[in-house]
Amino acid sequence: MPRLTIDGLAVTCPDGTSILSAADAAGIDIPTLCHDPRLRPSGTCRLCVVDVAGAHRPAAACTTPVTDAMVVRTATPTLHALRKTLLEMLVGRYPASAVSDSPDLPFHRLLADHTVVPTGTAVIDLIDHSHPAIHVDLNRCISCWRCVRICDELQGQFAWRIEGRGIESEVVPDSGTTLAASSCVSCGACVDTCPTEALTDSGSASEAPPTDWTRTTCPYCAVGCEMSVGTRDGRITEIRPLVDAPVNRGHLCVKGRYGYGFTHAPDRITTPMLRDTAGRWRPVGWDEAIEAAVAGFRKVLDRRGPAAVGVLSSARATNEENYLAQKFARVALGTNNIDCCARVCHAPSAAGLKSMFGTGAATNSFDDIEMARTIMVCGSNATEAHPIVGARIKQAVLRGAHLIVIDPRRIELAASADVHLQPRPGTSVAVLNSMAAAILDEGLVAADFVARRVDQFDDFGAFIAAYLPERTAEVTGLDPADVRRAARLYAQQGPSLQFHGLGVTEQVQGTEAVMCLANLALLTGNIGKPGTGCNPLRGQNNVQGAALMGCEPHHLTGSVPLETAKDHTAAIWGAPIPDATGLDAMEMLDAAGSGTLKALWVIGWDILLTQPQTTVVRQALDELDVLVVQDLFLNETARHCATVFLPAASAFEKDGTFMNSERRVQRFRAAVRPPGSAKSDAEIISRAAAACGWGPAFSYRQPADVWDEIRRVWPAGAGMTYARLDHPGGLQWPCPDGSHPGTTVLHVDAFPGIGTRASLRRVDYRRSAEMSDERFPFTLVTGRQLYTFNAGTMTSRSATAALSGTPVLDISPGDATALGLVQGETVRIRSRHGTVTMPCRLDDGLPSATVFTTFGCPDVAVNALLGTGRDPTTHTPEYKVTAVHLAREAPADNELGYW
Ligand SMILES: Nc1nc2c(c(=O)[nH]1)N[C@H]1C(S)=C(S)[C@@H](COP(=O)(O)OP(=O)(O)OC[C@H]3O[C@@H](n4cnc5c(=O)[nH]c(N)nc54)[C@H](O)[C@@H]3O)O[C@H]1N2
Ligand SMILES: Nc1nc2c(c(=O)[nH]1)N[C@H]1C(S)=C(S)[C@@H](COP(=O)(O)OP(=O)(O)OC[C@H]3O[C@@H](n4cnc5c(=O)[nH]c(N)nc54)[C@H](O)[C@@H]3O)O[C@H]1N2
Ligand code: SF4
Ligand code: SF4
Ligand SMILES: [Mo]
Repeated sequence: MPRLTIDGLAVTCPDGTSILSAADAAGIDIPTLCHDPRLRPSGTCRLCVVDVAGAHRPAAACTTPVTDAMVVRTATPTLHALRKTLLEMLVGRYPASAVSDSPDLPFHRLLADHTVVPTGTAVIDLIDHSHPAIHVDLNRCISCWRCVRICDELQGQFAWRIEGRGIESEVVPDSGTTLAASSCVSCGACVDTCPTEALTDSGSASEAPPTDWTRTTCPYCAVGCEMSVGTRDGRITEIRPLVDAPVNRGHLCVKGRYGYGFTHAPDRITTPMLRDTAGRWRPVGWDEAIEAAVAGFRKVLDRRGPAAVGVLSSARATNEENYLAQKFARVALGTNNIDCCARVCHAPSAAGLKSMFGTGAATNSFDDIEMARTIMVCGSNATEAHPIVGARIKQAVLRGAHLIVIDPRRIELAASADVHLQPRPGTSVAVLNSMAAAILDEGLVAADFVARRVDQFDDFGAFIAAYLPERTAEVTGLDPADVRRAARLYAQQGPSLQFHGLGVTEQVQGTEAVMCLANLALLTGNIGKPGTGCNPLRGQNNVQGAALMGCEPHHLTGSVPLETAKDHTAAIWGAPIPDATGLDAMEMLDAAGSGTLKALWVIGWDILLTQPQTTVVRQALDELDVLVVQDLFLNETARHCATVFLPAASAFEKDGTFMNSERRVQRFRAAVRPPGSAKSDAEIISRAAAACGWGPAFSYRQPADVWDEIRRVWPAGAGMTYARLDHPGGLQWPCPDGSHPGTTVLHVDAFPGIGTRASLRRVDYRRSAEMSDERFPFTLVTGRQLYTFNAGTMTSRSATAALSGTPVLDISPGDATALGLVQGETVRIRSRHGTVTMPCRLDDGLPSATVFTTFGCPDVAVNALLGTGRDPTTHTPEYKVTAVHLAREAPADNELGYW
């Protein structure tokens, strides 16, 4: 390790460290403008010049590595004069008003320290107001190019470019015109790095700077980015990414960065409400609301018993709250009718991975992205649904990793892929089997690994030959040569990492398709090692946690079967746990429809809007005697069907923990107080339990007390105390004791509960009942877009709303022409189950006969189109495949909407 002297101070640091980093570590501040720890050093601004003894000229500290015995001086009169000259050049056109407006900006202080006074005047042409979230004022640009570099090096969007040369050069959006017209995805990274306020958040421009900052975790998706929430006068005024967060490393996506406005939305419900017989809502106090809810449940329990009541818990709420929700269902209501949103989402991933490998969760971590030589993304639109993971994948590809994308649509990642397979929707088992068949056919099996860790190889070999790519082409629609190329990359260019999404799971063969993915990992030895594995990209911030905490009818905390964990858990609870088999969410709604379930408590889940078969769900909910909705807003379920509404605190208003997609438990911390009398879900559930006579079993002083009980019932989480979780990145389970560092890679030596060897599974492809036919010749795929999140209650009330647009049906230009449709024209979409209308948008990335739309806009009940298909193992609905008929809608009778 080199030892050097900086300003007389002895410093030792690792080889390859720059002088700038060495000085920083020693607490010596060297001025710089173009440096950002998230970026490769560029040496553009030259402000970090230092004297190195023996060198002829000053050196740029950011690009000069330290050497042994180096003697560095950072602050001599000559360097000061040099920096002053550089600063004078940078501010040639810089507006004087900028400095007087915000004298405390570090850049402005630097100018003052060097007695540099800008005298420019702002030119209106250099201001771009076009983007809803980002304000551009290039009068203040000092050509450090940090925006350009961060957009390239962190986000991978390349939305800024440098035009012109030397002193004349300037940054321009890739549109050549405005930022709004560019390929920008509004991640805010360029704003975050800009040292001069040339780029600022439009939202925070009108606000005074925050007075407090709170470290927390993003409330949206299961990537689990850590963020710093800026507040002033009890309101959130801005959000910044955290550089020390292992998941997002100083980056956020548009939802994390700009999706907080909902917190202070004027239509947040801030007091409990009861609905009278005329259907009008009446605000009431908490005691009355809880008593009404509990009385309603008690009446149903007395008359029909615990099979007639149920609880649906929220994958948006904390681990502690979900743990309490299932304890409430089991103890206070005496029912195992408890479930969460994982049911409609990644339950097949949990079931498939558990049956193959013994643990129903991602085998590896996001850090494996940078260790993999090949990444395979199957049925996951990561750049829109998990943008930080998407960005990390794009960067890995830029550094040389191979990428395989399997998706019927040409999603953004397809542009970076070595191979893009565009199968017919609903044929995953045939596609993945054909890759396995090609691997065997071409002798690409990892023989050593299979010999040590894999069973059933011979039987599998005999079975899989029927799925050779040439034989499945008719079903999958894929060119066999492309399938073979993908198989070769995955098998030969390891370590190979898989990510999969709902394109795999929300299918009638969801669980089985996950098993087929696991087969590929086993055949090629891509499991139990860094840079490999089978990794579902989970959905909501805490969907992994909600299910793991026990919000599933057949599992208690830790995903342990009810029978196995019952006695242990009941002993800790000091309360009995019912034996009767519980219903899952799909079965509860079926039971409501058939009149056997009469009371439902729904926490943070807009079932009416997001479950399939809207009309059927509506009828079922109308049959209930009691429907309690506990939410931030009067969502569609509450608006149309609830009898009691309980206002919940949002994730920015409470403490607790979340579990991301890679089994990482991180802290959530309140940044503001809940509005009005809204309460945390934990508090509401505890009050309800007390009203049911179970007060002592639910008397916790704080979320940490609940967590400590969770650690007692769940051995794999026992080592994760709040004190340990307080560190950046929290911990990844299994973490069985207080000195365990957590687990990044599963199955290194063995498969839990299975042994050292896992078995290949022979899965046959089955055709979905929703495959297109002559009457319904198109396949409708539903899924996500970047700017709206699921039911949209939060994104539609934040700065993100202005970016999202209204729902459209994406259709290939050829199909549009055949139907006589032009861009923007209204199309009538009819399935075997319902009809809706919406404008169309031409998308040349879609194959013929496949159309796509999003869901979650209350004005267009897309889910009324969906069918009854379910994965038989988990009952996860077939959201991804619906046969539809399309017709151009005459403008006169165009009705948008459904309700
Ligand atoms: N911006 C945003 N982010 C989100 C969400 C959101 O609503 N908005 N929701 C969150 C939630 S709850 C979840 S679960 C995740 C979901 O994240 P993803 O799983 O990425 O979500 P989807 O867009 O529903 O589906 C992914 C892809 O599956 C493809 N697909 C459809 N059928 C098939 C098929 O048969 N085979 C293959 N290989 N692919 C197919 C679709 O074309 C689509 O691109 O996102 C989370 N993140
Ligand atoms: N057509 C189609 N439909 C789909 C899908 C699809 O791909 N296609 N995907 C399905 C999938 S994967 C999912 S996960 C579901 C998602 O469907 P939902 O779970 O309904 O959607 P979310 O928007 O995540 O949030 C649900 C509710 O939680 C509330 N909420 C947020 N935070 C909190 C909190 O802290 N406490 C409480 N009490 N409430 C809170 C929000 O206001 C919102 O009303 O949609 C499913 N529906
Ligand atoms: S907001 Fe993000 S995507 Fe848009 S220009 Fe800035 S860095 Fe690039
Ligand atoms: S990637 Fe997910 S967790 Fe990260 S900022 Fe975006 S929505 Fe939040
Ligand atoms: Mo989801």
